[in-house]
Formats: sequence, C-alpha cells, structure tokens
Amino acid sequence: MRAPIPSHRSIANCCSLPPSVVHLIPRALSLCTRYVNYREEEGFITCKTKNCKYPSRIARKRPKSRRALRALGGVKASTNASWSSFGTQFIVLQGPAFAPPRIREAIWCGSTNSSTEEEGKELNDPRVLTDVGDVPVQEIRDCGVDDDRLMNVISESVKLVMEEDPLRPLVLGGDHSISFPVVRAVSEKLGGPVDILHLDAHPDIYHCFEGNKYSHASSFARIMEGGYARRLLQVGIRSITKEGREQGKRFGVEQYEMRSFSRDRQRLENLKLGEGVKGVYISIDVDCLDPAFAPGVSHIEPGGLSFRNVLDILHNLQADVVAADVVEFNPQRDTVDGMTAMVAAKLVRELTAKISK
Ligand SMILES: [Mn+2]
Repeated sequence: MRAPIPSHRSIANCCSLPPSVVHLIPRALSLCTRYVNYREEEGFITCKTKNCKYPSRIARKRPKSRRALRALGGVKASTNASWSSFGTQFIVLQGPAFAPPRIREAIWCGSTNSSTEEEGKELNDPRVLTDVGDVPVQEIRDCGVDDDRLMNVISESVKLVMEEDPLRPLVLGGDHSISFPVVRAVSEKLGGPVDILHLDAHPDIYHCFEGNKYSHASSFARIMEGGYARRLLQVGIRSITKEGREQGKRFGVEQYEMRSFSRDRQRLENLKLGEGVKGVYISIDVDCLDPAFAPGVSHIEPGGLSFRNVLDILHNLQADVVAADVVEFNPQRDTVDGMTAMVAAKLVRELTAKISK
C-alpha cells in the first residue's frame, strides 16, 4: 500500500520552514517517495517529535542492500549518512562541503580492496555498511533557514536513521560543527549521555567563535553544556588557547596534548569507555593526523598523530561504539592524487568495522 504524499506547502508549514525553502521540497519529496515505497508498513517518513511529515532528504542509494539487511535481521550495521558543511565567511573552509563525494569515491575505488583491517570485515556486506545518502544542509541554509532550525534538521535526520534499527550513524562532514547536532540526536535517542573519544588538533570548545555559537570551533562546548556527554577525551591536541584550556577544565574534559603523547600513549592504546552510559561516540577530525599523513585539511597543524597511532587507539578501544563522524577533510587542499581522501576513507572503513557487530 502506498502512503499519501503530503503537499509541499503542508510540509513546510508543519515544520515551520520559511516560504523561501518550499521550492526545495519537491526534490526532497521525490526522495521521500522512494522511502515511502520502501517502508510500506510505516507509511511515510514521520518526524515524531514534531508529529509531521519530514522534509529532509534521505535517499536510498542501495535499496537492494537494505532489503538484504532487513532479511538478515538482528544484525548490527553502521550507516553512512553524509552532508555538506555549513557555509562560512572563509572561502578555504568551504572545502569540507565537497568531502563526502570524494570520500565515497575513495571507499569504493578499485586501487584498494574493501575489507577492513579490524576483524577483516567486508564493506560490501550490508550488515557492515549501508549508505543512506545526504542531507542537503548547505542548500537548506542557502534558503535562509536559521542555524537553530538547521541544527534541528540534522538532529532529526540522525534520529530517523537510528529508528531503522540496527543502523547506527556514521556521519561524514563537512566541518566540525555537525558533531553537536549529531551527538545531541544520538544522546536523545538513546536516552542518556555517551562517552566521546574526540581526535583532533584543536579542542573545538570555544564558548563562541567569531560570533557563532554553532561554529566548527564551538561544537564541543554545546555538547558539554547540553549534558550529551559524560566523559570527553580529546586526543591529538596541539593548537589550544588559554580559553580552550579553561573551557576544558570547566567541563571536566580529559585533554591529551601531543607534547605528552609518548607518555600518554600506553593509556590511550588501552582505553575502555562507555561503562555506565549509553555507549561511545567517536569524532575524528582529519587534522588530528600530522599533515605529512593528511595534507588535505583546512587548518594545517604540524606535530600530529601518525595514521598508525590513530588505528592503534581505535583498534584497541574497548567500547560499544554507537555512532561516529569523520570531519574536516578539505578536498580543495588535497594532493593531486587524492591522498587525504584515501586517508579519510580508511578512517571510515575502520570505524565501520568498529561500529558494526
Ligand atoms: Mn581540528
């Protein structure tokens, strides 16, 4: 049975979207229609918190995989929802918006196989990875939707994915500002805080950065204020200001700086997180890596982790990883042969192995 398709205007109205956004909805709707056809028992995409049809675009890129996943039943799988970054006044920072397609290409390119180092899982296996497409963040923003509502669109999109048990979100950025709405959604959906392992050259914990409380440099301040995380471990830090340290203290953040990495290394390679909370969230800013390994980032900061350091931390982590993000890869600054895209793709691949059961 096919569910009735709501009118564009009724969707815009019930989600309180401004008239300027209405023209985006036909495209979102056609994608919703595919979704509707697929989830016949559900009828249509529903935004439960607002009790309305959902305007966001969630495409079925691989419907056959989804069917197979459903048929297999009871398995845990990760899902890879990606979206473009937020606009910003700095041209160079718009680069991350172009990252998800490059990362997808690198994941499936023929020059490497699609199995993971951890546990030798196969990315072609729908129990391991299912791509649910993009949320058109930038397009919605370009229509004048304010940041609060944009954050809600992202959070609701993540919740929508999480409703499809056993899918767990693995989000591609974009810049680091997406971590706040994603972690918020994960915590709200699971009903409590998570522990966060955050790999980054920067703590991204400014109360407000250049007048923007949703800036890429403020996401973890919003997460901690909201009570969405119990523990926040920041690893790879090597560009931190006085405010960054003060905010870290204020929120009880465990900041592991690169200057003492050799001392902290053993502890970081034997982490056990998430006990007594709803699970563990991993946020990887590609600039946690030394630029020798990943030059394609917006904020180059020498003296970082090696790729193997990151894998050692991830592979040895004892945790139920419920969601993750990979952010800040900037294709505009990558090498001509797309080295950083391959690096980001491998991070996604290994995270996928970690998340899927
Ligand atoms: Mn960073």
